[in-house]
Amino acid sequence: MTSRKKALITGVTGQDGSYLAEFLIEKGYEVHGIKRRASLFNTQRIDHIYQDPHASQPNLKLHYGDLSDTSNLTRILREVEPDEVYNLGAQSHVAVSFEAPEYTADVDGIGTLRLLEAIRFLGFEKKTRFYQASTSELYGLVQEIPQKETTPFYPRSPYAVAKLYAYWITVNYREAYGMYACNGVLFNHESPRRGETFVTRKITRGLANIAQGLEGCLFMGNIDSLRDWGHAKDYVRMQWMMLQQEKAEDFVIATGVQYSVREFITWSAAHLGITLRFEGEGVDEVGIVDKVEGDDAPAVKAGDILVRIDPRYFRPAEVETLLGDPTRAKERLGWVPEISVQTMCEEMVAADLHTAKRHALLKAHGYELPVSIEG
Ligand code: NDP
Ligand code: GDR
Repeated sequence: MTSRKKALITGVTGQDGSYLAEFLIEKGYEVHGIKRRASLFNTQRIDHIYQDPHASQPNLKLHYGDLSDTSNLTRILREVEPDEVYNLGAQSHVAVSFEAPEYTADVDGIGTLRLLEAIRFLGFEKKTRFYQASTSELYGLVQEIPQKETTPFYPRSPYAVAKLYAYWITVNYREAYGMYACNGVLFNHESPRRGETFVTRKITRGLANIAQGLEGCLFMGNIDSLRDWGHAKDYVRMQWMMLQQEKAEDFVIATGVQYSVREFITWSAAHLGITLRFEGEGVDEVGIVDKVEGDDAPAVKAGDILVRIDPRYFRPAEVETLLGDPTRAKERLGWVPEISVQTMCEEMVAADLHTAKRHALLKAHGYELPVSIEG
C-alpha cells in the first residue's frame, strides 16, 4: 500500500487536467484520471506523463469513465478512495452548448451532483476533498465590474446555466453534509494545450497556418468581446491550493486585466512578424496586412486579408465583457498569476508555428497532412 496522497481528476485529458496531473505528480501524489472511451486516441496531452501501467507504482492511472454514468463514477471512487477529487470534466465549449444543451446540462450540471452524491454514498464525505471547476461565465450579463465572489450571477448560455447548478450543488453539499467542497470561479485561461476551437488557440493556430501557406483566412465571430485571460499553469496551481486550506471557500481566479479578441489577434500576428490593421465595421470588418518582417510568414504579403467576420461564430446570447477581481485569492492564499497574457500569447504562437512549419515541410515534400480549419 502506498502512503502517497491520492487525487482523482475528471477531465484529465483536457487542458487543465493535463497541467494539474503534472503538477500533482511533481508534488508526490498518486494521480488517477478518468478518460472517455473515444474512437481515436484522446490522451495526447498526458502521454508524456503516462507510464507503463504495469509499473509497480505508476504516478498516473487512467480509468475509463463518463460523468453521465453514476455507477461507473461510484465504482471508480470506491476503488481509488481519493483524498482529493478535482471535477474538471465538462462539455466546456459555450457555443457548442447552444447546439447540445441537454447533454451539457447532464454532464456539466448533473455530472457534478453524481460525483458529490457518490462521495456521500460511499461514506467519504469527511475524507475526500472536492474541487469544482466553476467559471466566470456564471457572471454572463455582468452586474458589476470587476466581478468578485459576491457579484450576482446571470448566466447567458446552456453551459453557464449547467455550471450554475454545479456551483450551487457544491455549496449545498458543503453546507448540508460538512464536506470540504469548493468552487474555483476561474476566468478564461489558455496555453499551447488549449482546445483548438477556443478563441485564443483558434487565432494562434490559424495565423501560424496562414503564415506557412496552409490556410487562407481566419474567420472570426465577435472580436469586440473582452476577456480576462490567464495561463492555465498558474490556474491549476490555485486549484490545488484551494484544497489545502483549513476551511473550504470559493475563490475568483483572474488576472484583473482585460483585452479584446481583436487585440489578441494583433499580438499573435505581430509575433509572426505581421503588422495587421483592422478596417471596416461589423460583419464587413477585415484584418489587413500592413507589412511583414522576418522569416516566419513566407506565405503572407502586404495587402492580404487575413481576418474576416463570419456571423456563424456569433452566439445566440453573448457574454460581452469579463473582468475578474482576484483580491480574495491574493490576500488569503497568497496566489498571484506569474505569466502575463502577452507572454502566453507568444508561447502559443511559437508552439503553433513549430507545428505549422513541420506540416509545411511535409507538404513541400509531397506528404500533405489535412489541416482542419473548423473552429
Ligand atoms: P477541456 O475542454 O480542455 O477539457 C474538458 C475535459 O472534460 C476533457 O478531458 C474531456 O474529455 C472531458 N469530458 C468531456 N465530456 C465528458 C464526459 N461526459 N465525461 C467525462 N469527461 C468528459 O477544458 P479545460 O481543461 O479548458 O477546462 C477544465 C474545466 O474547467 C472544465 O470543466 C471547464 O468548463 C472549466 N473552466 C475552464 C476555463 C478555461 O478558461 N479553460 C475557465 C473556467 C472554467 P475528452 O478529452 O475526451 O474530450
Ligand atoms: P468562452 O471562450 O466562451 O469565454 O469560454 P472562447 O474562447 O470560446 O470565446 C471567448 C470570446 O471570443 C469570442 N469569439 C470567438 N470564440 C470562438 N470560440 N471562436 C470564434 O471564432 C470567435 N470569435 C469571437 C466569443 O464569442 C467569446 O466572447 C471559455 C471556456 O473555456 C469555458 O469552458 C470557460 O468556462 C470560460 O472560458 C471561462
